[in-house]
Amino acid sequence: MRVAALIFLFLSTSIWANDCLYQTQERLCVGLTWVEGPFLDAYSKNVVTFQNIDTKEFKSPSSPVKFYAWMKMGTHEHGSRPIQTKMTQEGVYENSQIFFMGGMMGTWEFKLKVGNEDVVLFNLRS
Ligand SMILES: [Cu+2]
Repeated sequence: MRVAALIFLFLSTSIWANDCLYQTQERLCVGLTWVEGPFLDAYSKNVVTFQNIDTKEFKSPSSPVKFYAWMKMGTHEHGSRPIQTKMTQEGVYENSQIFFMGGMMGTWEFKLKVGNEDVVLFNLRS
């Protein structure tokens, strides 16, 4: 019985850890859900959430957030079209018009910039 409880605890902890793509310096857990896509050569849409790691309460970071697509290709790197970001509620951001161009010799990154933190949240091979 005790072993079962421990296994359950371990499993639920790992599920929670998987949901947390990144933990900000403010102890906010970052989550990402694709609503449309991710596609190549068409607009994709996602929702990024920030939750207090302890209370699980949705909370926007104290610094402004910026989402952008970035690609590293051998000797150079480049961005893509600007992403439209809308805060739909405290700690919840809807990103649309995310454009990953296909047929390139590199991997697209979906990135978050918040304060001095610059994080890759997702990768997509083009
Ligand atoms: Cu490229």
